[in-house]
Amino acid sequence: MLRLLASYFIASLCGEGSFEGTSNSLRGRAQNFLDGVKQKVHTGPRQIAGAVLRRGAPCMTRTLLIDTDTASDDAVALIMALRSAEVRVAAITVVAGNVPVAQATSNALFTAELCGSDVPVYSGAEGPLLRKLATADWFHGADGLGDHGYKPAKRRAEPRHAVDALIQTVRENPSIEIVTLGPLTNLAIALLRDPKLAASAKRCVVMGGAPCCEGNVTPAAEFNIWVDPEAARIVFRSGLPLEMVGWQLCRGEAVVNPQETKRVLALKNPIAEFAVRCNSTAVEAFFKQTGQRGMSLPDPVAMGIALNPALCTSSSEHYVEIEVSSELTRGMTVVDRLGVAKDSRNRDVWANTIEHHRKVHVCWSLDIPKWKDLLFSALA
Ligand SMILES: [Ca+2]
Repeated sequence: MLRLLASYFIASLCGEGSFEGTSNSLRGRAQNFLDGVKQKVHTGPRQIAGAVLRRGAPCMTRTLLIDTDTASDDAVALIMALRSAEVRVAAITVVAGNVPVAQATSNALFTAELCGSDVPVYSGAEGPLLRKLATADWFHGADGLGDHGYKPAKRRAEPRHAVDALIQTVRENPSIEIVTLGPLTNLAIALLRDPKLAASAKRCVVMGGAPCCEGNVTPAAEFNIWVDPEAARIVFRSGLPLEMVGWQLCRGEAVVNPQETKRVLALKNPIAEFAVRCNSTAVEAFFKQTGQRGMSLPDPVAMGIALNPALCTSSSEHYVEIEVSSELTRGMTVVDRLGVAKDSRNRDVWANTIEHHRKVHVCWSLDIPKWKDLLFSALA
């Protein structure tokens, strides 16, 4: 019964009204997923744009698509990408997460306008695939930007749905790099509708997960994965060349401390001022949560690694599964770091993953000084 309801929900979400085309195939894919039918996915060799970067070759041809639940740290990440001379942002697709999707879309448009960018912004999924949306206004403020009363941008979102735009943009840009900064709902729906997208993207950098430590929304899970774990499971099983940038990377020395925040404000320009001010609620919430003072910026860490893969100083590839059943560990990113999934005691649980799904590139450490240089130069 639950599966039938879930299938109906996804089918109605994806196939009627707001999306172009439909749907029998999507219904089939969703049902296959929910029924655990084994599906062959692309497992070819990865190509990392960073290899080009590290050789110092020109990289003006790099194209990004950013999927975001735009709140305060997303806004800073968007600034980094929109002001980068090394990439072209082909589209910003917006998803519900930190705030409802209408607010997140408004925030993305505001940030793009502040950067003088005319990048198309598309509004997308209004909530998770199967669950009720849980926002993070307790962290980012009711408007996601610290509740300072920013006026809406003059520009409106494009009329097309974000999922349609995502599919078309990836199809038209075969070497595109996708960066996800929010729950994976839009991307999961796109992959259900067109599984071949997974083989088209050059890489997909995911801000999400807590691969080695505690979560920020439950003891086990990071917010983006926890909000829509079913979507995350679809994406992690899709065959996309995923690079997972977990929440732990934006803590400790990576936090922009009060002295560094003063340095940013001393730049005395509207973008730097906005980047600090829109994070005011987040700074207080982070202090309450962790006892550490300063701006913790998970999305800008992921964007930094997207822009310059060399900022990820250690990484390895593993099978990763997403917990979708347990109330205790919902949204947990379970990483087979020691390669024990193939052991006889685990094989029954992991067999489908091992036989049919692709390993995930998990980033374990960040070049913090160079990341901060990149961040501060984007705000200058
Ligand atoms: Ca985000």
